[in-house]
Amino acid sequence: MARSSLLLLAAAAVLLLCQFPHLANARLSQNYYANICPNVETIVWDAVTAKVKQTPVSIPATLRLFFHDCMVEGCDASVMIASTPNNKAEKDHPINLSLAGDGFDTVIKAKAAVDAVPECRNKVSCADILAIATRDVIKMAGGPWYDVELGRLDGLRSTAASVNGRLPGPDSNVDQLTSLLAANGLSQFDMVALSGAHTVGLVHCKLFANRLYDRVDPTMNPNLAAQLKKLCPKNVDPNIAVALDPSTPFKFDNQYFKNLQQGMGLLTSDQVLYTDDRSRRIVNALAQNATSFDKYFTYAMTKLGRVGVKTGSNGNIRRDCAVFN
Ligand code: HEM
Ligand SMILES: *[C@@H]1O[C@H](CO)[C@@H](O)[C@H](O)[C@H]1NC(C)=O
Ligand SMILES: CC(=O)N[C@H]1CO[C@H](CO)[C@@H](O)[C@@H]1O
Repeated sequence: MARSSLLLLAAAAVLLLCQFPHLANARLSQNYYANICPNVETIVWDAVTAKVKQTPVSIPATLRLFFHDCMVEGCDASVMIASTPNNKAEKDHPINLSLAGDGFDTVIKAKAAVDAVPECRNKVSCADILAIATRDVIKMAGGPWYDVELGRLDGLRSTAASVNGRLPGPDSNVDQLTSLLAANGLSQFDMVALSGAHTVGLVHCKLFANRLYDRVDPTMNPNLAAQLKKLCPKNVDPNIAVALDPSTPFKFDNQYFKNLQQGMGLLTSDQVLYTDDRSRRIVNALAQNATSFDKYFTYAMTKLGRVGVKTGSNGNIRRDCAVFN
């Protein structure tokens, strides 16, 4: 190839990376801490095990926290930052109101365990601890194991304003879900597979009440609707929440997709994956084959974990996950 066309190619690659920063992710690796803190994964596993034993809701809380972190400014623990009088942080955006405190606490406890080991102290990022803890809670709920990629730094910014328009909502349709995840380099297939995370965890009644009252959403299974009306009467306490997967609420499996086939998705954003025939084909494939769900879910989680990774001067290792150094 002529030198000029090589140069052109290089320039095109640089342009591409500037436009799609999530593609610049070559720096993560599975053995990143091998010479820095070789037992980091065991230390985190043990701390997360203890936390989950104490408060089992830490499982869904941690999993959802990772998703919200990665979708806004990348997987850089920016979601962990506490607001100060001068800065309203990501976690104080209204959509975060429902991020369960136990997800934050899981990371803080694991970080403390890592920092208690002298050679590891202040050497492992909060972003990586969240990524490891997320992989661990999936396994603890009976889900698949995967090798987690590491080497993220913690971000230097966290604002509530940055959350606007980045996260899907309970009433999103397939076009909205697809485009929000595509903004982070995730395909429609990835989006459907990742939604399988709703096989565990809770959802507040008010987020699907619009499907129960006035007119029952025709895409909702009538038996489920009747059951939910009992659990979530009109004007119910806004703190009441029910299982996202009514069939196997504590088990990480592909039941979520089987539920959708029965009209048993709780949120509009769940059930539309089956109503819309573009995503229905994917739902059916993942419902039919549990091995295939494990494979595509872990693949998509790995891809999610590469979003907006900070390296070099774009980040650092926070001493306290909730406060910038
Ligand atoms: C694709 C679009 C998605 C939408 C619209 C969505 C929306 C929601 C909503 C509205 C809730 C209930 C919040 C509440 O009532 O407190 C929720 C819960 C949850 N979401 Fe998602 N989510 C999506 C994708 C994901 C992904 C990709 C993951 C993880 C990989 C995830 C993990 C969870 C978990 C585990 C819970 C339960 C949290 C808990 O019990 O503390 N979600 N989601
Ligand atoms: C299920 O999916 C796995 C992995 O994608 C594949 O190897 C296997 O053949 C599938 N099984 C069936 C019964 O289709
Ligand atoms: C867990 C957490 O920090 N949630 C916050 C999310 O945002 C609201 C404000 O919109 C705060 O009140 C919550 O404390």
